Amino acid sequence: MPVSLTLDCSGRRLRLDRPRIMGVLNVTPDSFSDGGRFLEPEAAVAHARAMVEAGADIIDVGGESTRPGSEPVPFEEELRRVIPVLTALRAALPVPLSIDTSKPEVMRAAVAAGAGLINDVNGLRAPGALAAAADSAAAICVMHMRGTPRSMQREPRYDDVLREVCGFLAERASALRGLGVPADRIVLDPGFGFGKTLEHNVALFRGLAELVSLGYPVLVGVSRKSMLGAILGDRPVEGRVTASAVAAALAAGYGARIVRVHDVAATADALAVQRALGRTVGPPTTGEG
Ligand code: 7PJ
Repeated sequence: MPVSLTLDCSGRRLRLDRPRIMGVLNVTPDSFSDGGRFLEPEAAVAHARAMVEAGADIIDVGGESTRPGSEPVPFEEELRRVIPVLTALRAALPVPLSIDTSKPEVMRAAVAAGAGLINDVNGLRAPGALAAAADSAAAICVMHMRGTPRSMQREPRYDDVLREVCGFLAERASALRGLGVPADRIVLDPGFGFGKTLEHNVALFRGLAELVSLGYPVLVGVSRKSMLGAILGDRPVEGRVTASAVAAALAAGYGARIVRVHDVAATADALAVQRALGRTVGPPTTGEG
């Protein structure tokens, strides 16, 4: 099935004719790489503006840490963190905004505050999440996670990780389509690091073309993640910028249409070089938009 060339974010069309950059904006006190830095709307807007100037096409706002072992926060607290930031970003910036949440209450409020993309690391498995996402006009990124952030890294096992992740994501996409969501609002993400060992992550990354072949745009998030730290011999988070940019370019080479990253300028350079010198992917595209 051909991938749509545009993503419909509440009526606003994001072109996917080349790989797009989603910049991460954590409004949490405890995220692993930048926790606590952007809790105030002013600081959040300044950081998001810098990311847009460096080449970000989407800003992803998250109010609940999903790092391994983290505890969930009540939806009221998540709303207190993200809604003022989304409201301020919407007034300040021209790019589509994404809400990184698994809670239907937060999805609805965030969309009302201007989010054009719902990014759910839990794959819309919370009660009411599928309906909340489908009822909106927002684009929806469905990610695969084994277990919960609290438990996911306790000995994850798969018979065939690529087949299981593709199967799960295909089923979620079908569920959305069954609720009337068109293909050009759906994005799939294998969920690097969410209930996966290094070996699983490597198999998924090398198998990205198979996920791409399901016919939906694929999002890849490996920025600063421990899989890159492990590849570099236990490199700490601050030393993973180059690895993250290279991985983003490799993902684009396998056909990913969106990369979710912290270091936007380095990613933009890496994608520009990939585009100029890398293999041309596609076009399995419909040419819409
Ligand atoms: C991802 C995400 C990812 C999507 C996080 C981190 C952990 N959303 N949210 N994909 N990761 N769609 O940034 O390292 O991989 S939070």
